Amino acid sequence: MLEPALFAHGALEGAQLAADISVLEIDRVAQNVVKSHLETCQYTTEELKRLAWSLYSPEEVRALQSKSCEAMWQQCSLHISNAIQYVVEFAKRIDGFMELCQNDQIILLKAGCLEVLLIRMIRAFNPLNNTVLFEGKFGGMQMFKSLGCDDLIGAVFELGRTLCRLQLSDEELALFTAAVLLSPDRPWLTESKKVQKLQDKIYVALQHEIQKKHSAEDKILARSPMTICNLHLDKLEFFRLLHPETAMNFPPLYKEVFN
Ligand code: MHQ
Repeated sequence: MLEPALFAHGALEGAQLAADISVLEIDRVAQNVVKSHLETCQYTTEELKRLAWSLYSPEEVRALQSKSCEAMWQQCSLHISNAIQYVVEFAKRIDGFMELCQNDQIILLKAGCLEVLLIRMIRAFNPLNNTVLFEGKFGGMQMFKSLGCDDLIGAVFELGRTLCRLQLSDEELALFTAAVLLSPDRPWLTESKKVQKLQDKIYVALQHEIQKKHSAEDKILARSPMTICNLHLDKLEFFRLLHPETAMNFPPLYKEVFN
């Protein structure tokens, strides 16, 4: 079944690809991936919003900084492996992943899990004050000083800031991370064609999701004339207070419309 309208915008590179995938299938892919993401993302958006207010105090940061390098690495690796388990669960719930041979499943997870974790980090990252969620509270990169990897931590935080600027929705994040996991160019894959097919569908779904977002943005923009009208009335009111004579001599039509 074909649905040309969806692809009429030329947003999609391969026309053949579009012709191979029906809208129903895209919706099914998107729903499955988004559901899998929401079920395995560790923290709900509401939880994260609430937590964003709890920051580490300077004393608490100092306590973390004075830990030994070994203890801090131990602690961080524990949280990372815990978070990776959620990424593994995410992968398993993506339709088609479990149908790949076990060899390829392992290759994809080994190559992609940290990438996905770092992309997922934006949900737990606050770009306003450059902090990340760590053990229930938000803190800056100084927290990780005792690791002795300032360059790595600096790069992680910079990635957080950069990705946050994209303002990805959970739907986009879900599809983006699924596409990263299902990268057909990972070395040593035995069925990379199969992986490619799965990733293609996810990209089409992501494209579709991005189009939805843009048309929603257009609607928001379409509301802005109203905002301008109200702003004009505010300014006019203020002007009238300052210069009542001039305002009295405004053209009749202008006065009639805006009085
Ligand atoms: C996840 C939740 C989550 C859990 C753990 C490599 C090393 C020794 C240190 C968070 C890196 C230090 C990680 C714990 C630091 C950058 C690591 C330590 C999204 C990701 C997130 C928030 C991890 C982000 C990276 C953290 C803070 O759902």
